[in-house]
Amino acid sequence: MFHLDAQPYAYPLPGDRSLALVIIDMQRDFMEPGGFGDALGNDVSLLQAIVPRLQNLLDFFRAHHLPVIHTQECHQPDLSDCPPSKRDRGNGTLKIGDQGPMGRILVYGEPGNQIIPELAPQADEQVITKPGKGAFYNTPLQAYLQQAGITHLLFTGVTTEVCVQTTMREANDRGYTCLMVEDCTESYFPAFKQSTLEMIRAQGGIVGWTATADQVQSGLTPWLEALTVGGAHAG
Ligand code: C5J
Repeated sequence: MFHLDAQPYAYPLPGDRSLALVIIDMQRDFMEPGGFGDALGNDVSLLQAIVPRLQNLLDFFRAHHLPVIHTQECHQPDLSDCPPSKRDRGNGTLKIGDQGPMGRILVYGEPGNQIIPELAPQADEQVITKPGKGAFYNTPLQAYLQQAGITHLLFTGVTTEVCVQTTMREANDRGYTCLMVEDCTESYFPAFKQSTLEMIRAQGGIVGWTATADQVQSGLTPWLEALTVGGAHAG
């Protein structure tokens, strides 16, 4: 069995190509001035640092024909899938559904809802739109994973302690073998990111594993070579 270097101990890789990269909510609403993150008073520039590393990891997955899943947090234009408790939260300058400089905040199809161009999904990649923080709530994500036979998930994106961690916990409870890529996730609050990573790997990896993007790529390379030699499908 192949493993990759990780914390709190080596992350076990599957015996076939049933491993996917999950990129959570890398959308303009959270990444750029004028979006939802900004309206809540956050310094959105803090999130930019992960973009080149995440782009690099995405390129690696694409080059090896491994599955990639993107998510977008958004609501229907009539906000029928946005509970008032969510819309009213936060005392932001703009609420969900309000008109902002990038269109209506967190509404499907608006310019602010687009994934940033550096990470734009390709036609063969899954894009899951989600009304909640977790990507399993009220979405076809689990059905897709089951149909595709995916058992191992590597989590990236924003923000670490909100949508990324929530989705990873949902996945962990559903039996997926989960790892968060430390330098491909970011928070508006560096201390929250650090705490999240520590929480995940505490108690013997109670929610899963963490590793850097370099550790991930170094670990996946021999695994992919072995699968190719062993005749596993090329994807
Ligand atoms: C937030 C997210 N922070 N994608 N959403 O509201 O983490």
